[in-house]
Amino acid sequence: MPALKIHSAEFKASCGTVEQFLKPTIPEVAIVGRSNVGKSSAINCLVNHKGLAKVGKTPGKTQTINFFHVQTNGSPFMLVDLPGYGFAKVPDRVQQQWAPLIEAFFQSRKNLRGVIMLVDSRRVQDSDRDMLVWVSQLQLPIMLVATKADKIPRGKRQGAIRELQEGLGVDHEPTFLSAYTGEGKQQVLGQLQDLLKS
Ligand SMILES: Nc1nc2c(ncn2[C@@H]2O[C@H](COP(=O)(O)OP(=O)(O)OP(=O)(O)O)[C@@H](O)[C@H]2O)c(=O)[nH]1
Ligand SMILES: [Mg+2]
Repeated sequence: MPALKIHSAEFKASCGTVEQFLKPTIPEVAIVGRSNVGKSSAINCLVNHKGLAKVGKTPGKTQTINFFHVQTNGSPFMLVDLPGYGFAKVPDRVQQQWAPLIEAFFQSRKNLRGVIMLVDSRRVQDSDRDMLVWVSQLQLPIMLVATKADKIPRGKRQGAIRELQEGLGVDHEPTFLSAYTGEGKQQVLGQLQDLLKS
């Protein structure tokens, strides 16, 4: 099978309530991660479309569930950008709206093929570990990606990998991705192709 190539991506919907969710018609992959970890930037990088998902200087930029329809050299799929978790400055009342929305999303998407979980390659927090535990119980494939790889020099990679594994309590190595340099993009696309096949 030829390597996955992304031809184009199109914004489809921004949903703040369950009623607004699109009908599941094609395979879907969701992106989760802490606020500001680089979810929206990762989407833009993977689909070669700067400015498609809105990127924020301050955490909490994405507050709704956003659906992006992606055309490939194979079948199309839906990439779903979720609001970030674990950002203290977002008022509790807003966080409390998110949790049920995200839960409802995972419970209702029958075409969901997997979850891309992003963690900051420089530091794992308790909220990441909690999220990973929560996502694991969904029984879906999880792809672990360490973002902002451009911040970790090559010489410090092994140490960073160990810290990430310890912090998350996992054995497998995350894939390092930089939305700025494109490092790791082909690997992530390769893993995405595997998720979509399953
Ligand atoms: N150095 C570096 N910075 C990055 C990278 N990816 C994203 N950033 C920066 O990190 C910040 C947050 O990026 P977003 O893509 O908005 O992160 P997000 O996870 O979507 O954030 P929320 O929507 O708030 O949950 C922005 O200032 C980005 O420019 C990267 O690969 N390297
Ligand atoms: Mg975002």
